[in-house]
Amino acid sequence: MSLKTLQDFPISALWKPAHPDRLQLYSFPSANGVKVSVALEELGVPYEAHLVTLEQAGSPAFRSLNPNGKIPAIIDPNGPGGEALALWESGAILIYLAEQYGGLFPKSAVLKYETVQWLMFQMGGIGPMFGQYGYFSKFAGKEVEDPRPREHFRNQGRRLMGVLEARLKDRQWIMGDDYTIADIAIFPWIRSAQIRYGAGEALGFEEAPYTMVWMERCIARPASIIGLNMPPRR
Ligand SMILES: N[C@@H](CCC(=O)N[C@@H](CS)C(=O)NCC(=O)O)C(=O)O
Repeated sequence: MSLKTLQDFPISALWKPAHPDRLQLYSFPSANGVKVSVALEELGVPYEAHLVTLEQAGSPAFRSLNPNGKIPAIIDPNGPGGEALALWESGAILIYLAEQYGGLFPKSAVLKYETVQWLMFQMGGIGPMFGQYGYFSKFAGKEVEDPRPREHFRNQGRRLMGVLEARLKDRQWIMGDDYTIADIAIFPWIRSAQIRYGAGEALGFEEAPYTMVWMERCIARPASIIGLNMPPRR
């Protein structure tokens, strides 16, 4: 059986690669999308970024790559064993990139699993809770008169901020001296909650000074400056 290549994925005929030898990123510069571009910039992996709007993400064409109809997704033509690998879910992509391209994980196996734990804290906690709070406070859900969903997600968001603040009180990065995929998963969500949802006050950012300083430290990294705007909005 022959190895899969980029051309075997129908998506490559729709979002055509100019550089088929490079990793293909299908994304939008949202909190989940920029995790991958920031990681690719940190690791120095050559990649080609295709802009997929959130509407396009739900289309049948895009669902041929990600049946869940969301960005980000990648196809790495140089995947394990030289075979093209398609992947979606930003947490899975971050783990893959760190392992395949050798970086953004601490050296010790124990600390590697601890990094994955904080990555999952974002994927299962901060992302969904902040996202739902944004929905009920700023987007379509703000018309809902019942205050309970808004209060519930705000309280959960504030609680998670407390957990993060305690972790960052005496650390430069989530994993101490090592800048990892845990930082890259979490900081775009704090940034989005502040600038996109205007939810800093509601989510207790004023009571989280260590988290705010850490976020600025993450944003100021050269890889973040590029990755946070990748792919550029049209
Ligand atoms: N758990 C997924 C979430 C991805 C996600 O929610 N992506 C949003 C953009 S940040 C999206 O594509 N939304 C389009 C839609 O829901 O229609 C991941 O981390 O990759």
